[in-house]
Formats: sequence, C-alpha cells, structure tokens
Amino acid sequence: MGFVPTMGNLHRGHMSLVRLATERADRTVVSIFVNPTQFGEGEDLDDYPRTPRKDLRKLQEAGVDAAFLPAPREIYPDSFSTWVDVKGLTEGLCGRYRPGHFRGVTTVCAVLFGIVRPHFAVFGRKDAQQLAVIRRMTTDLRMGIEVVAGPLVREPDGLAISSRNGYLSPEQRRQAAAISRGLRRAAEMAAAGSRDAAALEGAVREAVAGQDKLRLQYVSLVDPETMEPMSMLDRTGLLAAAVYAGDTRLIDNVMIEPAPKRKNGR
Ligand code: PAJ
Repeated sequence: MGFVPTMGNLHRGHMSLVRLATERADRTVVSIFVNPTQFGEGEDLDDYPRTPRKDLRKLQEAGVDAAFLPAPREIYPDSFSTWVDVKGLTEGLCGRYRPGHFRGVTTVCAVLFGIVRPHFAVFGRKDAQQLAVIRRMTTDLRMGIEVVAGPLVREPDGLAISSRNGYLSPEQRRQAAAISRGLRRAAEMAAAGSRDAAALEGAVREAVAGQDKLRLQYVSLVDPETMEPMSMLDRTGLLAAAVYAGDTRLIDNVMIEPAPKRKNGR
C-alpha cells in the first residue's frame, strides 16, 4: 500500500507523486487535510485553497483507490495530547522562520501513518527539509514505512509548482521565475568549478535582488540529509531558498553537485 499525504488543491506536483505511488503499489491512498497545527499565527490557514471536488475527480482519474479527507476533529479530538518533534534537522532553513511548523507536520504525518498504515509514503523534493524530517521520524520511531522521494515539478518558466502560486499577482508571478533562475545559475557555477557556498548563495541573492516584487528570506547551501550548513561544496549539496512575493512565501531548492576534481590543479 502506497500513501500520498497532501493538503489538497492538487496540482501537477502532487499528481506526479500520486503517479509514483500507483506505479509502485497495489493500492494507493491519498489524504487531503489542511493541517491546522503546521500553520503559524498570521499564516494562511483560513485562506488556504480548498478544492475537494476537483481534487477527488483528479484522484479518481489517476486510479487512486481511496481518498481520505478527515475533519479536523477526527485527527485532533479534544483528548489529543501527543506531539512528534524532530530536533536538529528542523532548526535551520524554514524551521528558523516558522517555529512549530515541522512539529505540526511530523505530528499529523505520524497520525495519518497510524490510520493508513502504508508500506511506503511519497513526499516531494519541493519540500526538501520536510522530506528529510519525515525520513528521520520514520527511522527514529521504527515506523517501518519506506519514504519515497518524488522529483520537484516546475512550471515552464522554472517556478516550482505550489498551491500558493495562486496568490501571486501577474507581475509577482512573472518575477517569481527569478528564484529558480538563481538556483539554476548556482548549479551552473558549481559545474564550472565554483565551490564556495557564499558565491553559490550569491547567485540566488543577485537574481532575487533584481526583482522589485521579491524579498529573499534565506538562501543556504546545506547537507541534503542533516540540513547542516556547508561552507564548501565538497560533496552533493542542497541549495534552498525562501522568498516573499508580497505576503506570499515561496520556497525552492536544487541539488548541487561539485565539479569533478581536475588533476594537477588544472
Ligand atoms: P502539500 O503542500 O499539499 O504537499 C503535499 C506533497 O506534495 C508534499 O510531499 C510536497 O513536497 C509535494 N509537492 C508539492 N509541490 C510539489 C512540486 N512542485 N513538485 C513535487 N512535489 C510537490 O507538504 C504538505 O502538503 C504537508 O506538509 C503534508 C506533508 C501533507 C502534511 O500536512
């Protein structure tokens, strides 16, 4: 049994994970639950797009066997008292700016895993820190659930697909493509031999700074498993960024490979 947890408003990114699951599993379950505990004070919980009818149609067309759309009280009854908190991994990147967010994510995933009891669960690389945190949780708590990673799906201009893209004005939407351009530029610099984290991060800073509707929250080169900052690209790194366009927070990332070492320093 394969499982794809989502918050709904299903787009091509979600559906690619669903496809991964249906290809691997005899039975696929998808959950749609806008999880209140992972939203902070002043975040978009109430505005988050909810499109259950459309979503169910897409899941049916994709050959999903069961969709699970619990009510908040079903997941969090009054007696609910257990929280799952992964330390370390959750402290940097998005964790630094969204306190309590990952505690909400791990807790709801632990509950959903307990209800669905899948053999594997699929998570997207769009949320690279979330993926690492969920892997840690399933390993540490010996949940016996394989975590399968799906590739990050992008719009034709490179923007990472997200339900939150719908909040963008046409001009913000146009400028938002600069985020992935900066990340791609950094990957090219690495391929050409650049190893300095500050220089790679600088490519994203520069790309975003050129757009008056965007404001960089963070860009950081980290180890893809531990999320620890890397000062040098001496192995595969994850370059991750969060950017505000107005009130809309967008995240994106790219895996970066160091250029192969050349002989004789040439
Ligand atoms: P949501 O944002 O709906 O995303 C559900 C899954 O889809 C996540 O694994 C996410 O990484 C993946 N996803 C979103 N956009 C993607 C894209 N452009 N390409 C590839 N995968 C993409 O992430 C959550 O919901 C919640 O935190 C959840 C795990 C459901 C817990 O509430």
